[in-house]
Amino acid sequence: MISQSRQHTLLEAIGEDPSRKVHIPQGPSYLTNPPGTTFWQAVGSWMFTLDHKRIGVMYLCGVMFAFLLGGIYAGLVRVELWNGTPGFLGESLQQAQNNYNQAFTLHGAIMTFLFIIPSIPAALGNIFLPMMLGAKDVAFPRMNLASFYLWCTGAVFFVATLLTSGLDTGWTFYTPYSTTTSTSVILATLGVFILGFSSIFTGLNFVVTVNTMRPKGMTWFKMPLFLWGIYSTAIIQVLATPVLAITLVLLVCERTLGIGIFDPAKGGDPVLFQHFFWFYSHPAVYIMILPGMAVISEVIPVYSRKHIFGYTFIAYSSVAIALLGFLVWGHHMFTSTESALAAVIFSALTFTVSIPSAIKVFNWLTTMYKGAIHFNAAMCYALAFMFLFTIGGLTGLFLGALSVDIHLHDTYFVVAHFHYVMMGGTLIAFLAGLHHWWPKMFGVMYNEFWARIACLLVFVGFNLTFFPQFILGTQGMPRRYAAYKEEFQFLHQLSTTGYFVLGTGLFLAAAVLIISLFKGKKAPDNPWGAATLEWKCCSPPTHHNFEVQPWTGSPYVYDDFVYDPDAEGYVEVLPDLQRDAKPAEAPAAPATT
Ligand code: HEM
Ligand SMILES: [Cu+2]
Repeated sequence: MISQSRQHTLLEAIGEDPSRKVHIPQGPSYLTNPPGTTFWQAVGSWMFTLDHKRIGVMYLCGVMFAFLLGGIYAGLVRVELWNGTPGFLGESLQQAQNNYNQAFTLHGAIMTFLFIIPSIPAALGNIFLPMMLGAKDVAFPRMNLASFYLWCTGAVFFVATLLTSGLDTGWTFYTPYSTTTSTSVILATLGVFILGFSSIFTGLNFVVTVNTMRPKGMTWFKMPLFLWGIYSTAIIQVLATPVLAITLVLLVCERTLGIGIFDPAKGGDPVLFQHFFWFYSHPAVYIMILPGMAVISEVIPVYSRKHIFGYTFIAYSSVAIALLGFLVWGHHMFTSTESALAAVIFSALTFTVSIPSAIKVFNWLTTMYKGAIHFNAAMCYALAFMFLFTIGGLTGLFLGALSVDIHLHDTYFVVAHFHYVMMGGTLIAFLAGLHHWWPKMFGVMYNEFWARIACLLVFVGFNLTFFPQFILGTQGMPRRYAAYKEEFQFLHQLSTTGYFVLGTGLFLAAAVLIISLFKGKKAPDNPWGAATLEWKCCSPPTHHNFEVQPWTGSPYVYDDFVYDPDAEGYVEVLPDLQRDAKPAEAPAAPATT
């Protein structure tokens, strides 16, 4: 923590001699075009841009649109479940059940493949990964743009699915139902196939960028933890996604050519599909959560004004999660004819994967301990993340325990578990990152007060929606049913009410951010006093981010940043003064590893 007196000394120092402030060169924003650009030239300059920040912004718009669409389908599910009897989605039980199957499938598939997987890496990662490396762009800018257009193509397939006969298999496409239903399975699987390539392109790009473009002085263990998280994610993206792609091709072959690989009548096995699917999809849940953890590892130290605790443990735990995540897929098949020995082994391995997750949570907590915590909106989201992710992770252990899962499998308990990790975890971390980096991305400040109110509504609404589902699950309410017994009604109604509170919170958060684009005060270069390199270029950055290679200090030492009332933000004190203040400090070592 930085002492008050040190802040005074630094402030006085730059007051006497303003040239001691580190000067950040200002330039034209990456969001704008040179004067005289026509409308169509401007459109073209975005569509064919190779600037990682513009691609990130386009991804951001895309994933937000997908989130809205997925959110509408969630609403259909929740409103149907207000009553135990069919009504909203169809008069008869049969009709309601058919429409309900479509609603939850499209909700799940859109949220998973179009929103959560690309959200943090492709939107925030694209914008900030190169900047955190002090670089001008990613290693392969053209591939980056291609990945965005693949995402768009995948999205078009999904929209085509919606416009044709929809999809009712669940986001997991389990056989034998997916090989027999008359809905648009082929369109949707092709969409997921294409989205998979988009994800692989992003991952590959990030692996190469981190390996080859770290600046002088930034060794692996001086990298911001965001980069460790995104790097581990990228490895899973590159290794696991091809398995999904092949599985989906097999599914399409099964439907069109009847090859029989998943059909017992022809010597195949439907459970084989589950193994293939979860061999990708369990690692994929870490594609979803690791970037969330990566954001939180940046946000917590900045707003606690303290060096991150246990840097190496957090860094290695990301890698451990990425590797262990490949070994536990069998916990999704405890109840589908898995051998008892396999089940016991998968259960035990599932427990090991929670260790690195817990390591992170303890380190974040210890970072906050005795810190000077600033409850900015981004920090409020980070705290919400810690609370919700912990509940999500711990309930994963209930499910990982073999005997307990026999009862809880396919109940609302599972639904609650994965929403606590995916929504309470990844989405909330995404919001934390969005608020943390918004001033840098768009060069404007939003209204802190209303942003915090939105965060509170999201938190309350989220718990109201999903906590009752844990109880429903333990009482035996199965998932994927449009109707239920009267005894479940009260808890379902709490949950549906929560959906509307949550929705209000999310709309408010979006409104606060969007209004800031038009009415927000101009953002200073470093509003929060963060030490990572993206804050060493102007807000918003120029096309090439940095005029000169920025000086690479520790990403988590805040001592040399002082709040300057003139700039309404933090300024870094010149390195030569730093050397005066800390004569013993060695110069940064060149990157060797
Ligand atoms: C702390 C570590 C975790 C453990 C021990 C764990 C454990 C489990 C287990 C055993 C199941 C299977 C339950 C069943 O079907 O009966 C499950 C389901 C699920 N988990 Fe986790 N989990 C963890 C973290 C996560 C994370 C981080 C995510 C996503 C970000 C996630 C997403 C899911 C999803 C989507 C399902 C349900 C899939 C479906 O059937 O539709 N889990 N989890
Ligand atoms: Cu799993």
